[in-house]
Amino acid sequence: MAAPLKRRLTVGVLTQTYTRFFPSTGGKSSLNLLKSQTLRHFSQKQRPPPHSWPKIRYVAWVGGGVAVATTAVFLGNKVLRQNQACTVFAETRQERPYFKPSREVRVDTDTSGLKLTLYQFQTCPFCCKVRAVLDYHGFSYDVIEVNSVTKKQIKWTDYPKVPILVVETAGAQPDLVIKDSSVIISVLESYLHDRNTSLAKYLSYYPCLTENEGRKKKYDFANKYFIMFQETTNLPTTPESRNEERKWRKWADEHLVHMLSPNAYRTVKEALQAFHYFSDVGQWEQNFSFVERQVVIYVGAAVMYIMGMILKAKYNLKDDVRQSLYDACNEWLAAVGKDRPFMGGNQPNLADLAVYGVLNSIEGCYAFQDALTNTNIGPWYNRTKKAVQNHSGADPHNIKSLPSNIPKLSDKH
Ligand SMILES: N[C@@H](CCC(=O)N[C@@H](CS)C(=O)NCC(=O)O)C(=O)O
Repeated sequence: MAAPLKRRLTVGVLTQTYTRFFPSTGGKSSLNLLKSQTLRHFSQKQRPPPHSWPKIRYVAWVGGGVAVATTAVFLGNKVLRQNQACTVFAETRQERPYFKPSREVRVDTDTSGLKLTLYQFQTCPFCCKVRAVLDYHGFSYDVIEVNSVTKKQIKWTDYPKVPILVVETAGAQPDLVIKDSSVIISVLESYLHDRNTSLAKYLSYYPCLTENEGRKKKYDFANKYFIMFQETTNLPTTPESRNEERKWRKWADEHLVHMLSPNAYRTVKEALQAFHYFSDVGQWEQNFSFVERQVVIYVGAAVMYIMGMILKAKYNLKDDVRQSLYDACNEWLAAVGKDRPFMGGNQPNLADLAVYGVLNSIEGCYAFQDALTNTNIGPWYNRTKKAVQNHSGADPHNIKSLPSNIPKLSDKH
């Protein structure tokens, strides 16, 4: 691995781990911070008289003991640790039962040689983001629609969320299982830039981290917004544009996405309309029984209507939640500016595709129609949609000839 890449990885892992543990120290070690605050405190005050030293020492020992014990409990419960189950990036095909794909996307110009299967919910914003990138680059892939109640299609993995992308590799090699939308996107993008490094190698640059929250486990992935370039020369983008792209990809995941539920499920009527729309585009009629479908639609709409209200409070949306959605659309449009069709310039970059994907998940809902009417998001959205549907990112990546070490579909079995 090139030295700058190693450095970036280390810094990325450390920074992520660090800021989780010590979010309020502004990047300073809490030990150093404590030290500097204590020193400042003592230097500003007069030295205490000699007879108070034993007392201070006693207090320091007790205080230190309490601090160590508290830290141990804190770390025991909250430590972000490499979890073997979640870092397993290759799981055997036997462990993954066959499910008939609900949809097979085939693109004639796809010469990637990769057999991709996306486990998803059709209208999950994170899944929409992944599909936007797959379609933009012109990949062929199978879609397995996961039952959002039983999740039986993803029971073979410990990871409880979608999207999951499985890449089938040649022969007896285990399949590659890529979890988390941003990791999927970053791995594929890194690979498209330089196919001489394997997908498995790229995947190893995004270690999975888990955090115990009571009985629940929270997952995160280091470096997930970074594209891993294997060299530092001849990069297709500037450091500034890469920075901007990462910033807005994160914004799509951490801000824009929180506008969705309170807006899509704003009223009971809108929640029901949204679920009927999800049923249509997710082809639930084909994938789930009548009873399953009715349960998901009516129970789902009721639950999500309540969730929408909870999330509105949690993420501090305005009283009129539409206003928060419009603000987010306008914030994005201001960031793109008037001088370029996309944030990526003449072609969408990953930030364009992320924002598009997130909004695309509510395209058939009243909320999105209102955003089209009340903001100027329409022209940018339609431009991006066209680029995605036309597989505009397929050229020149996917027509490059493949290096010989890349398994081809025909190599399988
Ligand atoms: N950070 C993840 C988030 C994925 C996520 O939250 N997916 C939701 C659907 S939109 C999910 O699977 N929820 C099921 C659950 O949490 O049990 C990603 O980017 O892929």
